[in-house]
Amino acid sequence: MPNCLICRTPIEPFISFGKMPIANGFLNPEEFPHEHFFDLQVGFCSQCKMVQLTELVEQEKMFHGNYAFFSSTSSRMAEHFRRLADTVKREYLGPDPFVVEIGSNDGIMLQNFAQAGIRHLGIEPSANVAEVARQKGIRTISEFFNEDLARRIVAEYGQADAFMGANVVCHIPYLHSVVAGVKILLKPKGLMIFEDPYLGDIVAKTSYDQVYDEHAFYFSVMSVSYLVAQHGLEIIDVQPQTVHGGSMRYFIGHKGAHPIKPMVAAQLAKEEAMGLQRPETYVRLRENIERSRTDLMKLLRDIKQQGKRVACYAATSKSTTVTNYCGITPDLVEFISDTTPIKQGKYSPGAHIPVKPYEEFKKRYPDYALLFGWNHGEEIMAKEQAFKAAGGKWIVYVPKVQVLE
Ligand code: JHZ
Ligand code: SAH
Repeated sequence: MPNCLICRTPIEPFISFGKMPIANGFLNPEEFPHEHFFDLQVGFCSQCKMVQLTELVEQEKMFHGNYAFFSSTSSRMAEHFRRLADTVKREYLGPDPFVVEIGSNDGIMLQNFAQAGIRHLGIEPSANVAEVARQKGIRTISEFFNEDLARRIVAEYGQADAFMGANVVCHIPYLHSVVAGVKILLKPKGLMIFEDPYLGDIVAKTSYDQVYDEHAFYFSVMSVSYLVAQHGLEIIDVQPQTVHGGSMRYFIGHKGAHPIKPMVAAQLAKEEAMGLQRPETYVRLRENIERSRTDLMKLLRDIKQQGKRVACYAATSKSTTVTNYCGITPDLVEFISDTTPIKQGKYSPGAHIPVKPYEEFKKRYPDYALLFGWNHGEEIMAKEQAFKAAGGKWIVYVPKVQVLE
C-alpha cells in the first residue's frame, strides 16, 4: 500500500479510473505509440483526512516548455484574479510590499501588481507560459517552488507580505517542503493566500473530472489545517469561491499572529456534517461516479443512434479523465472545440479526439455540444446564444448527466 504524502499512514485507493495519459498532453499522431500512461487512483487518509492520488506523474512530464494551459483563456478568471489582487493591495500589504506567486502562469494575477508598480515575483516552471508573463513586464523565474528556493528568494529580495497560489498548491506532491518554504518566506504578519478546487464540492457534485495527474491533492479545511500546523502556521480564514466548479480560498499566517475568523470553525463543522472525515463518504462518491459514467455513455449512444452530431466544447484537462474513464471515442463525438492555439490541430490525450479551433464549431453547429468546460458554463453560455437559437443543445454531466433544453 502507498503511504499518505502528508502523514505517511498507509492508504488504500477508494477508486481507480484505470490507465490515464497526461491530462494536458495533447499530441500528434506520430506521438501516439509513445504516449505515457499511469494508474489514476485516489485514496483517503483516515489519519490526516487528506484525499490524494496514490500514483504520481513526475512533475517534469507535466510542467515544461510546451505546457498547454494558458490561464488567460477565460475572461471571467481574469476578473476573478483582478478582484483578489485588489483585496490584497487594499488589506494585506505593509511598508515596502513584496508579493510572491507560485504557478503564476501567463501573469493573469500578477499583472495587477506589476501594473501598480508593486514589487512582485512569479515562480512558474512552465517556460512557455512564464515567457508570456515576462512579455507583460512581470518578473518571473522558471523553477519549481520548494524550501530551497524560498531561502534563495529571502536572501535576494527579503520576506514577503503575501505568498499566493491559485490552482497550484494542490499540484505539488512534496507539500512539506512547500509549507516549510512559506514559513521562511513570510514576514511576521505575512499571509499565504491560496485557492484550489474544494473537496466538499467534488463530493457534493460528483465532479470527478477534477481528478487527473496534475491534481495530487483534493483539499478540505480539515486536511489543510493538519498540514500547516506541522510547520507552525494556521488557517485564519477560509472563503468559498464559485470558480472552477467550487473552490476554497485559504488564508494562512504564522501561528498566533492574527485573530482567527469564525468562518474557519463554521466550515470545519460543515465538513464534519458532510462526512468528509469518514471513509463511507468516499465509497458513496465512487458509486456516484460510476453511475455518472453509465448515464453519460447511455446518453451519447442514444444520440448517436438518432444520427445526431455531437461536438465537445473546451479541451480541458478535466476532459481527459472523462473521455478515458467513460470511453468516449471519436466515433461518438466529432471533435473538441478549443480556443488555445497550442492545442488546436492536435489530438486529445488517450482518447485521440481531434482538437479543432473554435471557428470550426461556429462554422457548422453540431446538434449537441458536450460541455467539457462546465466550470465556465456561465461565461460560455452567455457567448453561445446563437448556438442555442439555432436549435443546439448542451450536454452537461456535473452535478448530473443532462441535456439542457
Ligand atoms: P479550464 C487547468 O484545468 C489545469 P482545465 C490546472 N491543473 C487547473 O487546475 C486549472 O486549469 C486551473 C478552453 N476554453 O479553465 C481553453 C474554450 O475553448 O476549465 C482551455 O483549453 N472556450 C492548472 O484545463 C480550456 O478551455 C472558452 O470560452 O480543466 C481551459 O479549461 C473557455 C472559457 C475556455 O481548465
Ligand atoms: N494560477 C493560474 C495557473 C494555474 S496552472 C490559474 O489559477 O489559472 C498551474 C501552474 O502551476 C502551471 O502553470 C504550472 O507550471 C505551475 N506549477 C506546477 N508545479 C509548480 C511548483 N512546484 N512551483 C510553482 N509552480 C508550479
